Amino acid sequence: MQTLPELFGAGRPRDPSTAPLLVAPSGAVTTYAQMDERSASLAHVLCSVGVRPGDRVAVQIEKSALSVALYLACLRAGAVYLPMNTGYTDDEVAYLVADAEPAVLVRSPGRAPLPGTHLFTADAEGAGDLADAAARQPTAFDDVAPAPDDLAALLYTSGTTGRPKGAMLTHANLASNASALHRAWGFRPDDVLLHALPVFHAHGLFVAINCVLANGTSMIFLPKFDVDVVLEHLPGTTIFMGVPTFYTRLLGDPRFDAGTCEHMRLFVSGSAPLLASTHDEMRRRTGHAILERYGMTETTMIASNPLDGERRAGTVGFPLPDVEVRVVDPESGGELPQGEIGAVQVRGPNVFSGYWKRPELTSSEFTGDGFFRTGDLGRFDADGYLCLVGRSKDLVISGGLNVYPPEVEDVLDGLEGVLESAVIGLPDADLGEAVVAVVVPEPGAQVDVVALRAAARERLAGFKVPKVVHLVEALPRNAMGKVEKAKLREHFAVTQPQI
Ligand code: MLC
Ligand code: AMP
Repeated sequence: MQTLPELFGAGRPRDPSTAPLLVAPSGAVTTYAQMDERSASLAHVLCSVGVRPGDRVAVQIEKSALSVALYLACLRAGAVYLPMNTGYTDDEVAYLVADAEPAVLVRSPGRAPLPGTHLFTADAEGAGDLADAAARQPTAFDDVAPAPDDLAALLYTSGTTGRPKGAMLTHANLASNASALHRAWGFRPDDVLLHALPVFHAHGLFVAINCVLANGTSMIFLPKFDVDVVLEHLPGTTIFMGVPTFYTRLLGDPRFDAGTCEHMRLFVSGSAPLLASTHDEMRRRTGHAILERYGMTETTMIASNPLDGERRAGTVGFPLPDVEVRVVDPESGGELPQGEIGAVQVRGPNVFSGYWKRPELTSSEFTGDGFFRTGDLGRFDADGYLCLVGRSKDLVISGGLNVYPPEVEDVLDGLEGVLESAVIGLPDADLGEAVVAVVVPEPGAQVDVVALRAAARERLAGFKVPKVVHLVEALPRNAMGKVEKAKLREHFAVTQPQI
């Protein structure tokens, strides 16, 4: 499959006017035909304000039928879809908008416009001036036919530099990956996906939604993950996808058992490491072996445990078809023998075409022979299962959301009374890892950690704000002057927080 329209066309239900695509928790259904009409009207709106093929459309709205229609409208108009975390502050959005230069920005009502873009609003139900404008447009649209190498989406992801950069994903990247997952996970005509993930990341958007559209079936579309609501809808569904936190929260509820999972055929986990204990507890409670897979924004999905065959806890399975994965010596770059731990690199049709406006960074993240450096550390076990054992990049994954310590440190270091800071991830039963800050106050300064967190929250999305702040007199440094984060992780994992 070379483009998303080709992929979605192949799976299109025979009678789109009766086939449900989205079912809201209220029971309201959006059929494939209704989605066609809504996305057509939205594509007209985009064109009416001057969007041309290749232009970016930046979107920061709550999850609703409208967000799916807008994603499809962008594809139909040949625009590049740029979704943003709904938790981002105005400062964070302003940075992305300045970098991506979108022609259109869609935000929740009451949030700030930004120069150079046409602002539309849409609320949690999809109402707002975007929907109003769409209501005045025709319900059919002459789709722009994309080439495989045309950009379909620009997803921002931070790096070790701490400033987010846009990963350019082409139609070929997304179509090949969804097609591979669709096959690997054995999608069926009677599948119903329970969709509780956010739709501004690869997981909820490119894994979940693209697979459902490739299959021509429906999803129960929840606005967010909520244990009660998920438990209510699980019995009517067959597939569930989540980050590990979804599973630990479900397992924390005694109502979650084999009965609630009676019709389920597949539970998928990814975006962060799934503990073997969660895998085991899930098997014991529900009889299901979670299928863990591995991916990245830049590469979409890389590896997956098998649908048939052993789903091995603590591993992310085998590379997907056509995706090459190798483990190399981080120093020499030479491929390592099976069993040895090294840097994970990936090459294949799924791998993005580069970072937006960052050719130098792009070339440094690829090897001479075209493998992308993931920044993850891993090894292959004797049976060929890939095990991720850590990360060489300075990254915390909290509840499936990536937090880049340098970005948080920059903000903390700029706050009154702070001399310097180091941000680390510490094991957390709910979030997998929790963001923790170790702060050195300026000499004589009285730093109040509650006020410090509140000040950081003004600049950073809530998930990036340290859950715990430790005050110390100095940070441990090595001979090169580099902060020894491993020492901090070791020390603070066993001491009590000071707040
Ligand atoms: C929300 N908050 C978090 C958080 N999510 N804090 C730390 N870590 C998180 N993951 C903060 C909010 O900012 C808010 O703070 C407060 O917690 C309450 O918000 P909430 O929305 O009520 O939180 P909650 O419902 O508990 O959300 C947790 C969650 C959610 C785990 C359900 O984060 C989630 O859906 N995560 C999935 C992320 C995901 O899809 N990742 C895929 C990335 S793609 P305040 O200050 O505002 O009150 C990728 C590639 C791949 O990685 O391989 O898939
Ligand atoms: P992101 O930049 O948000 O796309 O996050 C990608 C990173 O998430 C990867 O580089 C991994 O570090 C991590 N990740 C994704 N899936 C898994 C998994 N199944 N196990 C461990 N880490 C994972």
